[in-house]
Amino acid sequence: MKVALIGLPKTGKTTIFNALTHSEHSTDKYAPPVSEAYVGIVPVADERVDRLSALYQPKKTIHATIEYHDFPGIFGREGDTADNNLLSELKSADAFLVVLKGFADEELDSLYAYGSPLQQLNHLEEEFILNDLIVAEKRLEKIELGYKRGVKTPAIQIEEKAIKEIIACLQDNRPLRLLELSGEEAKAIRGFQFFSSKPLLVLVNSSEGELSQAEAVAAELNSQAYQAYAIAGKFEEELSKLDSDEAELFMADMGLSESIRDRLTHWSYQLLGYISFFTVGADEVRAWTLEKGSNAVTAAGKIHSDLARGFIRAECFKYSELMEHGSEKVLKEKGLFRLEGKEYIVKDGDIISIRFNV
Ligand SMILES: Nc1nc2c(ncn2[C@@H]2O[C@H](COP(=O)(O)OP(=O)(O)OP(=O)(O)O)[C@@H](O)[C@H]2O)c(=O)[nH]1
Ligand SMILES: [Mg+2]
Repeated sequence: MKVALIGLPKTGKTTIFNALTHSEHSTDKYAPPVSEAYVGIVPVADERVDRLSALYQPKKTIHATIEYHDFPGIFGREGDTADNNLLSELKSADAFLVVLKGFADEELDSLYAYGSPLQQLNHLEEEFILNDLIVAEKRLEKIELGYKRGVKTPAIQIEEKAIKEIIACLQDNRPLRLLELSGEEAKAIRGFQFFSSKPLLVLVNSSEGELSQAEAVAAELNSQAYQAYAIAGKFEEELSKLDSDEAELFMADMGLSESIRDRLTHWSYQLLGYISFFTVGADEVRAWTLEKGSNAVTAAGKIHSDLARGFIRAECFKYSELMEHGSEKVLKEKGLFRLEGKEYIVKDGDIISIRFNV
């Protein structure tokens, strides 16, 4: 899973990224924007993996991971355009983690016209919509030009229909994440990776003392169908530098029961509707991330494309039943060891072994 931290300049993205990834990148208020995104890979804490590892004693234990990409501020001032390489890297993210400036800072406020957190979010949405509209209109022109030259395949007609719906949605000032396309239309335009189609996780970044105001803002955004949370970025960055006992004391003071890493992991899985399944054995115990509702072949493809291509069946049992009965042998005796076909919808906590033939 790839999550991009974005927002207007100096809203605290790198501060939060440092807290998440335990890194120490500069958060100088006066530094110009960096030219490349910072990348950090964070393991997904899951005690099920640890318990499976204790049971199977594998040579390797591999947790799922989330890749965070911390981008420099974008769309900060009228007419600012971000670098094209950065924009295309941004488009490859599965979700955007939008950081809004909820803390007070007169110097920054005089440099950038932030407005309220809600105004910042609206500004970003406008920029997403504008950028997407340019791409969609260009594509429509190309399709129409193709028609004049006699290129009119059924596939292009599906794409044309999708692009027209997209343009209408954007002209209506609505982000594409609110547009429902048919399965084949969605497939036809997937390659464009429109900004406004990305799922958004919104963080209202404030100082510890201002957290209750930030919470009120987050609640307001939640009522507008955003998934938003209040966060004290600088405080979290300081916490991440402490050893865990010390950090726990400070967290308890703030009423936090989990690290920012773990909170963001839950929020991202929830936002994207992801689940985890596991593979186990003497060599490796491993967690995999999958979109909820995916079938066994899709799950197989996560492990290796050969497994999807040559899929025969999935041997499958539940983590909870394994823990209850203690071994695969007992599960087999009790008939809890299942054989599933291609169309089986994988559930969170399934332990899977793919039989395949290529
Ligand atoms: N008071 C307060 N200041 C913060 C908070 N988070 C970040 N800052 C300050 O805001 C300034 C910018 O922080 P960064 O984390 O570098 O912001 P950024 O969004 O990564 O900046 P760019 O990448 O340049 O857009 C620094 O001076 C931080 O100390 C916060 O929660 N409270
Ligand atoms: Mg930064």
